[in-house]
Amino acid sequence: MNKGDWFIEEFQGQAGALSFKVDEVLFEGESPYQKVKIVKNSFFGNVMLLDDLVMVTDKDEFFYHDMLVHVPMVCVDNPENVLIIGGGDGGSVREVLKHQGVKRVVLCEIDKMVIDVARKYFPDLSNCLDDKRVEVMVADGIKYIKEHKNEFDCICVDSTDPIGPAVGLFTPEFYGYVKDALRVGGVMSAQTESPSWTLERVVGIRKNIEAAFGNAYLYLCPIPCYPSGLWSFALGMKSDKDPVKDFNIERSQIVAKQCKYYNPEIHKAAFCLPNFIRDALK
Ligand code: AG3
Repeated sequence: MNKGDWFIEEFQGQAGALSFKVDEVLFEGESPYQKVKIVKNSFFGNVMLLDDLVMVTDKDEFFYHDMLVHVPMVCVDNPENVLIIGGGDGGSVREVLKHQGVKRVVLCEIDKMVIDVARKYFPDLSNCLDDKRVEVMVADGIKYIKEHKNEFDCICVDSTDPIGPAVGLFTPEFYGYVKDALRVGGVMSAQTESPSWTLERVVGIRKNIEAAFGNAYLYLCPIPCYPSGLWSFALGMKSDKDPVKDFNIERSQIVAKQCKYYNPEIHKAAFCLPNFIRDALK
């Protein structure tokens, strides 16, 4: 990739694409897991690409991190111990630390190169990794989760797409281990892909979460720099709580003061699903 090129993330084979001009190539490397690139664009700022798919941009990372983290965090009583699987850029950890009462955040990222480039090119995301409440582990999330039981109040699965190194983070077996690693009353959130472009994927992932948790909910958020701009997330609840009726509004209001996207109204609205998704989930 060179300065002046157009980066293209293709959708559905080659049916369409998300594209932006590469104003500068800041880093290109290959880890044991994936191709890692950081490029600069005058509008999006620094952009992280893993295997040529957009992961994070300076400009709109807040949509994703707000929704992956705050929605589950306010559905748990007193979250103190939190695990992030993936998310080596640090964005999810930063959001968890906005919640008063958090005592420990474990970041379990398989690819050290992602953490290293985030520290260099995304300081606003990664600075929080030096907080004394944070434990950074370079480890396989699947292995890690099997060794931990009844330990976490909230687990956020901040993964790449279900192709390549992250495939194992979308299976019913994996979600079963996540449930076991949560204490009773705990909540898991996961990024679950684009409903407008890959609806079958979303439905499949949601089904796997439900198979493990019994109590599962899909919710939505626009993410301008991801394919189609519409993205989904899901919660797996280790309780019979309803994330719309039973979330902690007070804590939601408090954390919203520090957020660019999330607030209590967005929290509720995110669970409203359009008919094409409702129908697909039937
Ligand atoms: N996680 C990646 C979400 C999936 C993006 N997919 C794509 N562009 N095809 C982002 C990690 C942020 N902490």
